[in-house]
Amino acid sequence: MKERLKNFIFQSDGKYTAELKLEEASFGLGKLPTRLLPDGVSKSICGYCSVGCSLDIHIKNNQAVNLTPTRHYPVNLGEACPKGWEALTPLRAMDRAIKPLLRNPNGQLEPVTWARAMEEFVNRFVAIQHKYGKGSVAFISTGQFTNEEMALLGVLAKFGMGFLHGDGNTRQCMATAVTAYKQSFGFDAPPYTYKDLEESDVIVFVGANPCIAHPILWQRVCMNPNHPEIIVVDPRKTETAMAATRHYALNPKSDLTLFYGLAQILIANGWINEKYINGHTIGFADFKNHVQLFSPDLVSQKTGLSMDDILEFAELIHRGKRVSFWWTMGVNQGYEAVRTAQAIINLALMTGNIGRPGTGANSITGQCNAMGSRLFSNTTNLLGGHDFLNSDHRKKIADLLNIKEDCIPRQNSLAYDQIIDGIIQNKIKGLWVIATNPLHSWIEQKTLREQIKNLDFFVVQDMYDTTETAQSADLVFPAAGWGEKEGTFINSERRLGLIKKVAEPPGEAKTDFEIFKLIAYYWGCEQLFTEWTSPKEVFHILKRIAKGQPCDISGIKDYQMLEDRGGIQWPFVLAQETAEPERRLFADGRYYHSDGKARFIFEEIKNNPEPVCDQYPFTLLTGRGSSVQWHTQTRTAKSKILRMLYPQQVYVEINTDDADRYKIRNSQWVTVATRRGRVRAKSFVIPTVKPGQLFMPMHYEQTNQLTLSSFDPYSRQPSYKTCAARISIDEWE
Ligand SMILES: Nc1nc2c(c(=O)[nH]1)N[C@H]1C(S)=C(S)[C@@H](COP(=O)(O)OP(=O)(O)OC[C@H]3O[C@@H](n4cnc5c(=O)[nH]c(N)nc54)[C@H](O)[C@@H]3O)O[C@H]1N2
Ligand SMILES: Nc1nc2c(c(=O)[nH]1)N[C@H]1C(S)=C(S)[C@@H](COP(=O)(O)OP(=O)(O)OC[C@H]3O[C@@H](n4cnc5c(=O)[nH]c(N)nc54)[C@H](O)[C@@H]3O)O[C@H]1N2
Ligand code: SF4
Ligand SMILES: [Mo]
Repeated sequence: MKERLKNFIFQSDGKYTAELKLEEASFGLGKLPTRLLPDGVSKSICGYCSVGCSLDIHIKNNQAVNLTPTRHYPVNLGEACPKGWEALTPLRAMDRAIKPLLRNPNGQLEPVTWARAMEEFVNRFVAIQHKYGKGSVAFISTGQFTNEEMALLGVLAKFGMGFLHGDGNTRQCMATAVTAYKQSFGFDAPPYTYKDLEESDVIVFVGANPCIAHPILWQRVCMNPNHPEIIVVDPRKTETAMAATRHYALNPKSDLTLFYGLAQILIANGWINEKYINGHTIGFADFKNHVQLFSPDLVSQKTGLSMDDILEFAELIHRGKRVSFWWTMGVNQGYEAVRTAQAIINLALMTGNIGRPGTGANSITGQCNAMGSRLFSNTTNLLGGHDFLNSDHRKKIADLLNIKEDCIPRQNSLAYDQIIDGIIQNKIKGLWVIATNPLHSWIEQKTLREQIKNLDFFVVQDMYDTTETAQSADLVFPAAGWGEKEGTFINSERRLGLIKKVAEPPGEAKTDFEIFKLIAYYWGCEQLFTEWTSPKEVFHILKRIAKGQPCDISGIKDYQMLEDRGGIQWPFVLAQETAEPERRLFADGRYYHSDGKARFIFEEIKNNPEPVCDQYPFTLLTGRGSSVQWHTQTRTAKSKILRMLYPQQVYVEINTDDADRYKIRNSQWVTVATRRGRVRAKSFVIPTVKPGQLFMPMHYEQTNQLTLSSFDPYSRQPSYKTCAARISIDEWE
């Protein structure tokens, strides 16, 4: 090990050299050398949400001094939300992780050298694998770093270190859309371009609150010149619902019934596009049979919407010439989520609202590079949308990477929740968590916290060593963040964009890319990565991997081309080099199944796993609280400006009538309890939540102490959006 240490450092071209002395090596080990940043403006894609706005970072004297939204970028056209404007601030936070930390025998985390950290990492993971088998270790990664880093991690862990299991926080977020698209279209392919929001005459948002969660997309809606009907399907009267032309406040998790009911009305009235159905789909006759029973009367009972509302909704879809359907977490996070997403897809297919401007069955993604993790993380599918179970695919990837085919697992990874279950069953003994904060964000958090204690070895790689998850780790790797590295992201509309290095990581923090390369070296599998010298080089590997797939990007020459074109949407093969800056899929009505046809997929309605009852009479909803808070707040809470724009204490929204009934005043401490536990929160009395419902933002740690571990059976995405709860005046007072 020591010998290796002596000989290791990155050169600016990413290659290793053997010139360092031991002392120097153990200090700046494996860190790319400081680069001088030229004065001027450097464009970079925002590192928060999946809208993928471009920001102009202003550089002076080798420092990023300011930023402004890029004016001529097709996504944001000169706009940014407050998180984007404040994107540089979290880099300078006082609690940045600056040294590797190792838990000492007294149970405290103490700083160690990178060399010591690497030794510990390799020795302990190897020992666990030796004792319990290869499958006894797992990683959980993210939708929040670059494609190049995702691919490097995926190849390192699965082909280099022999991990069988690795998943990401994208399971919490996008797994439902992925599964729904794969089954319905034959590939995970959100079909739209943002311009569709400007070209629709009817825009339907289901379980999506873009005014808060995707603010710049909402700006695009506001640019629509057609005075569109904007329909919001959400139990709460959200900011988006207030700005819409119609709001259907259905009962939580009654969406599937509603969409089957709408399909029934459309069919009964002949408001369908038979030519499209016959030419481009399979399974309509069975679907028609299935929805027959969903009469407006029944749908009204189940959804709580009036029959008039339901008929009006169907009529609006029928009257629209260009209807687009957009869904987010209100759909994806549910116990019958995949079928709900597919019910939306079915509506688009049966009315022929797909493949034309202003149409589509469109899932909006969450994190800046969730779309990249769907293609390149090597977790749920083999690199580039390939299949671990398919021997041709394994051979193809092995050949492309110039590695042995038997390095590639012949099985799918366990899903996130199965990895967590594996800990309690003593099957998973080592866990490596990268760029996600599960001890705050995972469902039924208390159980996870207990299970983590059962691990033999727990490693966290994060920008901050103060996160709930890092604080529980045995070993913490200090990571560079957005702004301190380069690479590519893919946004919701399949657009690849470039992020730039505009600041030095603090202390000994390294980019995730560097950390993975360092691990490869210490593990002794660096021969797999001779070509993986820098993100730029890895981008060419990704192009090779994706060639011939629906997500083909082989027409993108290099990073410079991405920059010059204002990002490029996949697919982009050579023939399309002169293509429009905004492109949608399925204009030719051909889907990715081998027969070229989309599928109608449907199923019986399921029972809510935890309905309300006398003891827990409220439905607890959770989600985003404000446009200035990001998830577990590790980044956004570092900005004084953003902090001023949202409540510091955890709060629960309760309807005005319920508050009266329970004698709860506004801004009073209350207790919210579920079968998992109870928390204190400030009451926020507000008519936008319906009677019988409560809403808590996910940004506060307490929220997931209450949620119920339940999952969609196909996507294994957690059902964060509903469980039974009670509320009372503070039981602790
Ligand atoms: N400011 C900010 N923006 C973000 C994020 C953030 O943390 N902060 N996170 C990003 C990420 S990763 C994601 S995934 C997206 C999420 O973006 P969204 O999905 O738009 O946000 P959520 O608030 O989680 O959920 C949307 C809505 O679903 C509704 N809902 C709950 N139950 C149901 C139901 O049964 N049916 C229907 N139809 N609706 C229901 C909720 O009331 C909520 O208003 O936001 C991204 N953007
Ligand atoms: N109750 C409830 N819970 C939810 C949801 C909900 O609606 N309701 N939504 C779910 C959804 S959709 C999501 S996406 C998840 C999000 O949950 P998380 O992924 O846990 O949330 P983040 O706060 O974004 O965590 C990202 C972590 O990565 C670190 N980080 C940022 N950039 C980098 C980097 O470049 N490198 C490294 N190594 N670290 C970095 C940050 O400091 C932070 O600790 O939460 C889920 N949880
Ligand atoms: S909308 Fe999303 S991508 Fe755009 S500035 Fe805000 S957080 Fe960044
Ligand atoms: Mo998400």
